[in-house]
Amino acid sequence: KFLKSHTVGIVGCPFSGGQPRAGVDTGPLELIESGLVQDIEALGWKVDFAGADTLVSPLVADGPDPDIGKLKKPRLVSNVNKQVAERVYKHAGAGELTVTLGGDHSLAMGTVSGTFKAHPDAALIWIDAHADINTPLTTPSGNLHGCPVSFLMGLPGTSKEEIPEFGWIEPVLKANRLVYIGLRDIDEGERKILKENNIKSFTMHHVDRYGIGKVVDMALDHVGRDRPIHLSFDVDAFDPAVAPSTGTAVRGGLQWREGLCAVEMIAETGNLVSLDIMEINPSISSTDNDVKQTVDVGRALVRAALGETLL
Ligand code: B3U
Ligand code: MN
Ligand code: MN
Repeated sequence: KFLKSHTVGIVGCPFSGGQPRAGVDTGPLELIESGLVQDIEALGWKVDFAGADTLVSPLVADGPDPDIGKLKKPRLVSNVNKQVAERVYKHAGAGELTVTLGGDHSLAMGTVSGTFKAHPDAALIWIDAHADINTPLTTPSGNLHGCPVSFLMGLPGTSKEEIPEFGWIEPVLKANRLVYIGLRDIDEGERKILKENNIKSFTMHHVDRYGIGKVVDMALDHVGRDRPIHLSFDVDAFDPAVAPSTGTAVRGGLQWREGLCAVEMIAETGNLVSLDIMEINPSISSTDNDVKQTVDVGRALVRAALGETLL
């Protein structure tokens, strides 16, 4: 409905500057080398990807990068995301389905900006253990992967006047176009923001109580079933037994089929225009199989988004 061609545009973002653990920057290349492009082609989609050596770069700040308040590496994160926004917009504006491979979740500043520039009426579905809606004023850690949503909404503390370093980000996201699924680790300041802005949030409690099918139906009803969808998927939404190789695993997450079922239902609307697969960290593992299993989850999510299990 909202795509002009049966083409997937891939944006690879080997970036870890939004959080402290090394290794998450190797996620995109692991996904590509595992056969992701072939997976996509086997499902009958064309792939617009210039090759693994064209992952977004250079990933540098424009100069010295001292903290701004609590925020760590602010200019680096801003600079990288500005490039990511342009790359995503290039694909989304051409009517392709954009798939962005992270990298840490601060990258959603860029991906969502790029998608919404091409599709201003889009909705954002955020599947994550975390709400990632801290502001520069509420963040306890200063890690920007915990903050992207606040910038996209233009919450207090994120305006051009308050923090010109991020002035290129337009507040494109309205509270009623955002829905969360899978939350279970929310900071006090975030809880307040979610309540005050009436942001629809399905926590793991709701998944247990109603089942994933009902939760996704309620989520789609909330944002509206007739608009483009950007799905931002943090693999830490999964239970650590399913996706162990990630920086901030939290017990009690989605099972394999629950996560895939959610993505399948979103794909089934025919409205998905942009997908992020974030926070796969191949440097984190306690058994030999952890990395392969987590990369397999990422690949399966992409295939589910492209209709693998829909007849
Ligand atoms: N909410 C905390 C922790 C966190 C957010 N996202 C992840 N962890 N992955 C923070 O630092 O803002
Ligand atoms: Mn996240
Ligand atoms: Mn998370």
